[in-house]
This record gives sequence, C-alpha cells and structure tokens, in this order.
Amino acid sequence: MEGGARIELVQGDITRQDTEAIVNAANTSLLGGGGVDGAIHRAGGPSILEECRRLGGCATGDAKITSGGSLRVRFVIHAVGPVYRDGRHGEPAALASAYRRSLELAIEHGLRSIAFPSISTGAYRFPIGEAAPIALGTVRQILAARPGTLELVRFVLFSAVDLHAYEAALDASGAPV
Ligand code: AR6
Repeated sequence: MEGGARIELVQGDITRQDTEAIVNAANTSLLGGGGVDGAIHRAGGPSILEECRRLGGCATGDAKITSGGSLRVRFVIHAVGPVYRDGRHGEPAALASAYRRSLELAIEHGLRSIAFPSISTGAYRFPIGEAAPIALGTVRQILAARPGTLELVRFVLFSAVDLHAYEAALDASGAPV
C-alpha cells in the first residue's frame, strides 16, 4: 500500500484489463505502431486512432488521453517513453515523466484504477532491470503525494521474465505493497 493505493504486478495482456484506464506505450506521432500500441489499436477499434489524430502528437515523457473505444476500459492514456541509447541521454528522467504524466491525467479524470505496460522496454530497448525501479519508484512517489486518489495501479508484464524483473525491483525497494 502506498498512500492508500495498491500496486499490483501481474503477467498478462494490457488489452484485457478491467481497470478504468490502460496506458499505451505510444510514439510521438500517436498514430499507432507495433507491440502494446498495435495490440491496443487492434482491440480498441478505429475510434481511438481517430481521436489520436486530433491530438497533434505527444512529446517524449508526456501523455495524452482518449476514450477506450471498444475496449472494456473507459480511457486509454497514451504515454511516450524514451528510445534508449545508453542511459546518459535523459532516458531515466523521460521514462519517469511518462509514468508521472499518465498518473496525473488519471487523477485529473477522477479515475481509481489504471494499468500500465512496461513502457520503453520493447521496441525502445530500455533495459528492463533499469526501467522497473524507475517505473515503480515514480508510481510510489505519486501515490504517496496524492493520497485518496488512485486505489489500484497494476503493472501488466507480458512475459514471466519481465514479471520477475518487476518483482525483484519491488523487493529491492524494501517497502511493503
Ligand atoms: N500487453 C502487455 N505488454 C505487452 C503487450 C501486451 N499486449 N505487447 C507487448 N508488450 P513496446 P516501447 C510488452 O514495444 O518499448 C510501438 O511500435 C513488451 O514485451 O510495446 O515503449 C510504438 O508505436 C515490452 O516489454 O513499447 C512505439 O513506436 C513492453 O510491452 C514503440 O513501439 C513495451 O514494448 C514503443 O516502444
């Protein structure tokens, strides 16, 4: 528990979550792609892309919100993580910012639950062992600072290896969940 909220780690598919919002690992165009982005647009139907077209893109480290289309979620929050080069080009700060902006949007919309994929650790090649503590640390910080807002933040990891990386990061941070 953090600020009255629960952080959950599960293995699964982000498109099948029953939270109020899911987060997309998008790119700056917001016009779709592979991985999580492709799966969300496939499962959510064309209305999400139509909304995205009107948003005029999104900067790295920022996030924008659309409806959930035909998904069971109310909203999709499209977050843009950094492309990883060597970790010395602002990638950790940009990754933290993508999580922070997503949570801020969720809180602004009065949402109680949100599910994240592991942003930037696929096509954008951010090493998951470095990304997991940044993701969890940023979420914890915001939950602690904004008690009484979000109740559930779920990380949906695609593979068992990815799930274990997040579990290890959570254990290493020492705080109870
Ligand atoms: N559910 C949960 N996790 C998934 C799913 C899924 N359905 N599919 C893949 N993952 P990526 P990025 C995992 O590449 O690195 C797109 O083309 C995957 O195994 O989706 O932020 C965008 O348009 C990995 O661990 O996102 C951008 O151009 C993690 O989700 C670019 O890729 C993120 O992988 C963004 O790259």
